[in-house]
Amino acid sequence: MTKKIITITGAAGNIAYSLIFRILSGQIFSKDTKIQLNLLDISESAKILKGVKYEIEDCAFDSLDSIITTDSMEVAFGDSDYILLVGAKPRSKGMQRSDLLLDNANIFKNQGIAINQHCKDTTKIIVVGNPANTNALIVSRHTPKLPSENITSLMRLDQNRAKSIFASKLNVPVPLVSRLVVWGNHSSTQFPDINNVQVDGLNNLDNKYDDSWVINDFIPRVQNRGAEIIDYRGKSSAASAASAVYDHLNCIVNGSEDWESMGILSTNSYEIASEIFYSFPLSVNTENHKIIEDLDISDISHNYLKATERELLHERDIIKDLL
Ligand code: NAX
Repeated sequence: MTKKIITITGAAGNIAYSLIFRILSGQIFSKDTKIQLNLLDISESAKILKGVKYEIEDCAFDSLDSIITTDSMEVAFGDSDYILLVGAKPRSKGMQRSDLLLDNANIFKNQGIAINQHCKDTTKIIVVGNPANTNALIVSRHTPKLPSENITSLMRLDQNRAKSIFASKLNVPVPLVSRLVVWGNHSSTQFPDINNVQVDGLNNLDNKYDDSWVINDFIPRVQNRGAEIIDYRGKSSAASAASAVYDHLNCIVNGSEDWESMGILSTNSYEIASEIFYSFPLSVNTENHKIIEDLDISDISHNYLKATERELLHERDIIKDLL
């Protein structure tokens, strides 16, 4: 039997309430792997966290080794294999992302410092709490012990949304759609890119949609899907976000045959400024990830890439004192 320790922050929150159960009932790890869950939330949420723990126990999962609930970062992060940084103040109806930035930046700075003190140098971190890309930058600056490749931010929800909307337009099953990636920030400036998309391995799809649909319908729909969900639910995406975190973790653990979108530390590929967390098209294997290089970027695509880069540089400016 092997054991993996998975830390989830914001464990009393909405995303965690789906995510925990997906991980424990899922198939990311082999059957002989048992999971120790370290669930972190603030002390005010201790009672809720206790209820969540009882519910996890009531599922009698085969995959569960043990559960630790805590408000101590030292306890939560110590020896963890995977740290899922979900906890943050969520964006509510009408709230701008910029309002969230400084509120959350301090949380991620302190968590980065604690992770660096207590984690192993093989620990992998997925940043979910918004603004996820910029929070990932903050974490990476405060975890010098970890290779920056070990830190990624969640873009899989955007990729899943884009794939689903695209598949629906073409009236094909979602799993047939590949090489659809999302560049940039997890925000309304992101660029869902279907220039290389394949359906069932084929990429000659020109007669299935036109440029006007892509520019006026598809791209804005994906960009604003989060706001659309908030509009309907009154709360931000939770179950779909949890599902995307599951998918992202699965890619990191098991690799992927498709191109994947993840926020990573930019090192100037595609002339995107370095030192921001930017989502690129990646090939991901069980060891690491690599940017898919040498894609043709049209003038239109270039404008989208630069717009979302500008937003990330602006976010970085706002929190620069915390880096
Ligand atoms: P909830 O408000 O339901 O839960 C957040 C939890 O975090 C709460 O239990 C809160 O007590 C806890 N928390 C706050 N500060 C903490 C700290 N310092 N340490 C540990 N826990 C802390 O939000 P939820 O709906 O679960 O969303 C969590 C985060 O995910 C939000 O920032 C949200 O904006 C973000 N999202 C990111 C997405 C992405 O694709 N990157 C998509 C979904 C979601 O919007």
